Amino acid sequence: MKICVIGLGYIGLPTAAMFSSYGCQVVGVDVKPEVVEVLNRGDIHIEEPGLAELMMSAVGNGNFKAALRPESADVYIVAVPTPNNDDQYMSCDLSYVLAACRSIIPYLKDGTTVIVESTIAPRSMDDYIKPLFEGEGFIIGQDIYLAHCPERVLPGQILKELIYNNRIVGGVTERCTEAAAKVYSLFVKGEIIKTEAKTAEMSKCMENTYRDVNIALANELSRICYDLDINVLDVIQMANKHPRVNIHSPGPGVGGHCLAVDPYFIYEKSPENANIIKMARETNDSMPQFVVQLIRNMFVNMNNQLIAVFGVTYKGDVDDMRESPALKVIELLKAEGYRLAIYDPHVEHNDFVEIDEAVQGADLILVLTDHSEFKTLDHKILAQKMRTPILLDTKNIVKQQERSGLKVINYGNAS
Ligand code: SAJ
Repeated sequence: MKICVIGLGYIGLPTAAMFSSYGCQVVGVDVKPEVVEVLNRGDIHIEEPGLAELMMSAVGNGNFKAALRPESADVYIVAVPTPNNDDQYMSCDLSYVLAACRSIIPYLKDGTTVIVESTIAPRSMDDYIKPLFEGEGFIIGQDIYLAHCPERVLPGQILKELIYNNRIVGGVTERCTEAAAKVYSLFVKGEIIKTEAKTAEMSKCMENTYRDVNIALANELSRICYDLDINVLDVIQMANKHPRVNIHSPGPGVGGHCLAVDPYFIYEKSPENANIIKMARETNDSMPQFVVQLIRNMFVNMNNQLIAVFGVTYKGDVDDMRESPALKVIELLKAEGYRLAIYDPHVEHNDFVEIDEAVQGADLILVLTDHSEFKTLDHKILAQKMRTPILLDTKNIVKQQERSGLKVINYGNAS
């Protein structure tokens, strides 16, 4: 089977690598010449455990090559970004998906399967993508097969989850569903769930919306408990002892290209009904202000404070800063006049410094990301270097170390 994967980012590249490792001929297409060049050298441009090894062997044995343009294939997989439009609904920007679909039209032959993996707003396949191919004279479900098969992998565990997660396959017609299901059956060991395209679209958007709303509830509870001087972390821990309660973790906000984006794809389609969804987004987006408010309250009688910011990625143990709430916190703190020294063990950046330099003379360590490294810090050494030895942990991952001299504060004991 020959597969052409359009978009070699966090989803497209691992998917291409996976198909290559199962013996398919894979052409990976990306618009960025530097990405194509890096991949053809056998290197990779993103951080993901196990991917480098997989790609090296795929390029080595000739199963994978990267290119700037698509070529003839049995299956096309579209895995390009779908950001929010800059409109009042923050609607789904389908332009990259539609451009990718247009780019493969000259190569389509009878029996080709076209799969959109990018997260798209409900009804996008029926209302935009299907008409695009029909406009070129193709009968969907007869000449070519068209399906939406959303990815649901977790960055950091993508290769394992590609194989073992359940996979939703939503065809534009039943024959489309069958054709797409056959493609994934090559390596998916989880259940392949067959449905319609619009159901697949909505369930993918709703999975991330469920998490966003749940986190918003935890974040709202944090603010309420701060007001009432109640330890929110104890409350969540206790409530979650109930067999059917699972409140997520509060934090400095919600980032990444999924949870902070996809809820708007539902909102845009039915804004008058999507009240909770919209409010959850606003609640999570307001958390950087809450973090700054906590800091302001801590430093009432001081000035010219130096804050050592620990972690800028949108979540722990990844190098991805997209939509990271840490960036918003940094922006707000700078605007308030705080001096900042930023450290992230997973990101190389000219403006960031190493840990020793970050904490030297600092008045606060501000943990904004749950990197594993932050759980095993030697607090005594940190405290000796700081001017005021306090650590504010917005992710609740740092434990107080006895007699270290460093005071650890989190959402539970910040009041
Ligand atoms: N977060 C919290 N509290 C929590 C959990 C997460 O504040 O209790 C924050 C994180 O710090 C981060 C954001 O939410 O800023 C999102 O993190 P995440 O790990 O929940 O999700 P993503 O964006 O890395 O990946 C999600 C995954 N969805 C689920 O875990 C249900 C993944 O499976 C999806 O494939 C991916 O979105 C996607 O592409 O949609």
